[in-house]
Amino acid sequence: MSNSTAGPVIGIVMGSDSDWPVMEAAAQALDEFEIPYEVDVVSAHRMPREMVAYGEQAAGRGLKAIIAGAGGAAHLPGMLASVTPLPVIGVPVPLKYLDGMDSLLSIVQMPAGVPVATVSVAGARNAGLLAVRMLAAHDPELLGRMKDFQQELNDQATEKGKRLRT
Ligand code: RP5
Repeated sequence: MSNSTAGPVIGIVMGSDSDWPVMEAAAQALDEFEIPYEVDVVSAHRMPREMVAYGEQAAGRGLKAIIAGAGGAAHLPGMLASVTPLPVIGVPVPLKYLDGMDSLLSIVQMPAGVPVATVSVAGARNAGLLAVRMLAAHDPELLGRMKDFQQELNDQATEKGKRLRT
């Protein structure tokens, strides 16, 4: 899946389609900035060979970063980070038990040398926005749009304060 006719530059992957209700917020953030992306299920445990192939081929296919979400024993972001030179953003997906703490700790506690930029539990929107910022660092036009977005957040917060004060 992609939101544009241009080739995808961000890969959104997850361990199961059951992660999509959490992960779709990343896609929505990319949509807001008109960033072309792809979405797929690439399970570290159920399809390890495909997962390695995805990570190994991602940069060559033109992706600039990977957003990887998984729940439980969430090895997908870390394993992808071990086979791709691209930045990997990990999204801990909360499951029925442990409130996502298991996913968070599985993703965030990477050994030195293999970084995963971990967002909050179910923080897929921030994962999408972080990916936009990574792209914007080399794209002045996109950087300008990110600044506008930040100004909007500022304006909204200011407006909320104003409403409380009156
Ligand atoms: C993980 O197992 C997936 O990322 C998902 O969060 C979890 C459960 O998967 P399903 O049993 O719903 O397919 O690998």
